[in-house]
Amino acid sequence: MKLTALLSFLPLALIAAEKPNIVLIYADDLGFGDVSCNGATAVQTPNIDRIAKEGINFTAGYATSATCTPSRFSLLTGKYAWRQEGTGILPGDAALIIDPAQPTLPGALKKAGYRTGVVGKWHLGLGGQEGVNWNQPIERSPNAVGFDFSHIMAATGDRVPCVYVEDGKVVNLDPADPIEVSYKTPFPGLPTGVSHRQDLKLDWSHGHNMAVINGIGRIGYMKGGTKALWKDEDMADHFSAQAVRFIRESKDKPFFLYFALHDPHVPRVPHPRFVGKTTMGPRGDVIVQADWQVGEVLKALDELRLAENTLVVLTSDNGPVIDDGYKDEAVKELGTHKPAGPFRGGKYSLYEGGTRVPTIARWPARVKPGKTSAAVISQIDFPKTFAAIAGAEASFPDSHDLSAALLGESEKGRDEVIEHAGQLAIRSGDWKFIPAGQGAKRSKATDTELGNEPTGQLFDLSKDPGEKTNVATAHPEKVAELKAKLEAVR
Ligand code: NG6
Ligand code: CA
Repeated sequence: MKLTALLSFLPLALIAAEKPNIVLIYADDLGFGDVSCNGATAVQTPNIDRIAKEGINFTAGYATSATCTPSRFSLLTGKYAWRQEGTGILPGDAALIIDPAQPTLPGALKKAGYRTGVVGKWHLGLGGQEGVNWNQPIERSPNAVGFDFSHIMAATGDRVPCVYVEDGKVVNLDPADPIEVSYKTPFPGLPTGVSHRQDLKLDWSHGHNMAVINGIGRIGYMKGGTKALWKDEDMADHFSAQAVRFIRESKDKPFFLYFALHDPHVPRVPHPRFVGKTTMGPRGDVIVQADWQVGEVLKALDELRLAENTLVVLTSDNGPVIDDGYKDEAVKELGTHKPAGPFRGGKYSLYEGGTRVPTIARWPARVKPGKTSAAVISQIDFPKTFAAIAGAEASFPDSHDLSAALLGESEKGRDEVIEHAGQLAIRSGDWKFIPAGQGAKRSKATDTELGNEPTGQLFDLSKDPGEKTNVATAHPEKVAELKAKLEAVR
């Protein structure tokens, strides 16, 4: 019998035994309602919508935390960040917080024969406890925790150092102009966002008044490295070119690309060709820019004829925020747009808006197109799930194999999901419980409802997805049950 004839008798699963490529596109601060396939109308995201149309769109996909560093830590290690000290939002000169000896998602895939790469925002620290010397090769980089290739920014767009780092080396560094970074003291003689506020091209609203790089105030001070500095306007082009480069260079092997977009995080500085693409000012425009980057990846997969056997997952590290520290018109121009969709709160919040994020997957060889799924899935499960899909042997402390749910073969996801924003909350079935919290109810700076109340809050998400009515007093037995479940995970 000819091979092709034989193949036609085999179940799809076996044909796909050729390991799929995996592309994880991780937006930064993109809210559930920020994409047109989840109902946005003030911004159009045709490329993200295409993933949904050709794949599966989840209505209950969760980031592990409501801020970046802990979500990314959990995503790559399958271990809840809150189990480890020092996994909050990191400064740009922090040491690597993933122990190179601990199992990681890229490490597991690499062992299974994948070429692994990360492009974009890292924010998990670099170097050891002695601090990073930016003028030398950095040994503890993503390449120490399972990535064959890395082309990253160390922390965030609003934190120094504002340079790209490839495989542990600052790109375009002139040895005659070495880089110095400090999160404590300014460098004498250099402008700051306070001393030169009137010259800034983007003013700050809170924080972001230390070093001035590319006319924008940042968190932290830096000196030198002039030739290596990024230009915010070009960052989306820069990173998408690197993502496409990685895909091209890996096309003959199964590969895993973790493409961590900067958009729509602050500072929101779109390339001129995206300026004015929405009526929402820069925040809307950089969502269009994020979508364009997704399109660049999809186009490369099409051109290389890799799309059929590539699992593409698009999601976000935490929910949306409007004013995150720059006067970029996001509040003024928001209009009726609902960045968190139907959910309450946003980035930094224990309410659903903090962690319930766009979660969309496409794998033409395996996933039926055009599906919507209400299965509860969390990014904590990506390591085990991706490993299972790749046929990799791996175990992670908190990660479950949810491949059946991710691939749309089952509506059954997690029974419980843990949400984290300073403290923990739990969703079990359709019940959501937030324990009593002493913290502020609302962040004055970002105007976000944080989820803290002096007494416990219970919501029935099936009737009340917007968490408007606290039914804790009416259901003491549910409160006790969820409290106990939360304690058991802790
Ligand atoms: C906050 C920053 C905010 C953002 C956030 C991290 C100030 C006042 N605010 O501390 O702008 O950078 O950290 O965002 O500095 S995250 O998406 O990387 O978690
Ligand atoms: Ca983020």
